[in-house]
Amino acid sequence: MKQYLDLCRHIMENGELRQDRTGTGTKSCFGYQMRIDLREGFPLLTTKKVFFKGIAEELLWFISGSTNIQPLVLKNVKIWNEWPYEKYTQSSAYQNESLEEFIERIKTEDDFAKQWGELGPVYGHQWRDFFGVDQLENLIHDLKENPFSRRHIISAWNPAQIKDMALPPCHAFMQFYVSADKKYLSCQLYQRSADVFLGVPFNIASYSLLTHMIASVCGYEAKEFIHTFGDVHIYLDHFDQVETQLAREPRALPKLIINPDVKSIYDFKYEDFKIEGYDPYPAIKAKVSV
Ligand code: THF
Repeated sequence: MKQYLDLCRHIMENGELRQDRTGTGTKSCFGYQMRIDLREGFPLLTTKKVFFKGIAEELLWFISGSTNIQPLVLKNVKIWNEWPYEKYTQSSAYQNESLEEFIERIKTEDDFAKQWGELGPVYGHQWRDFFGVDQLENLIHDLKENPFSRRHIISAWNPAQIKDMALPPCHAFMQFYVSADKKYLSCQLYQRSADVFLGVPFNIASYSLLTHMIASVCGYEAKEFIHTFGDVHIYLDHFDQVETQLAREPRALPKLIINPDVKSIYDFKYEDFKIEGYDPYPAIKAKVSV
């Protein structure tokens, strides 16, 4: 995807070197925007293999309102494992388990998972229960009943609860827009902090999938995903991986096929999505900064 590679080049050329919370260090820019036309294909990067199943399962997990990693690890999605593990290793309950042993306990011991698999009131909680408000339910209702509203918004950023979250939301605020002919649905995301190599390919695919799902249950077609960034950065230990990707020629985007029989946003399962014609370059390994 050209827009993504342009973003990588933009940061490599214009970013400033900064220290960050994780201690890794980044090259960073403030403010950037990508526009992606979802009618041209599904924006899953082809310049490395991206784990679509993990993205879809994470999104279904947000929609379910869950904030515990147990349902994710039971589906072998590992992307949230480091945060609860980090917290556990710093507690007095820690018995020198490795990350793998910790995850095994989360899988098999429900009480342990309840206590140590919790991320606090993160995305799923705020989307479905922001101080009692089901933002997702309201959004879908309003998109159908009042398409031209300028208030089609979901905020994961709840300042009163940031202190209770394992990690404050990075993709924090989204707005939807129905075209004048009521044919198309677009989505814009504001992402306050963005790990361009590891997170952004996930975030693009996740919000694009969400736009398709909401469009499908509301009777629209997905049009544009607009991705707006605050602190957009490449970690210093991802430079080689980014260069590898920049040297690859992007291929044609795959297509997303959604099961049209699903009428409620809460009823989707992974099996209701099909990615057709995905022909990526090989995956590229990188370390996630916690
Ligand atoms: N923190 C940091 N430093 N980067 C992030 O991207 C990030 N997220 C979420 C929360 N905090 C973050 C977690 N999302 C991967 C992908 C997304 C993540 C976390 C990790 C990751 O490691 N991806 C690898 C392996 C995927 C796999 O096969 O399991 C990859 O190659 O894509 C951004 O929202």
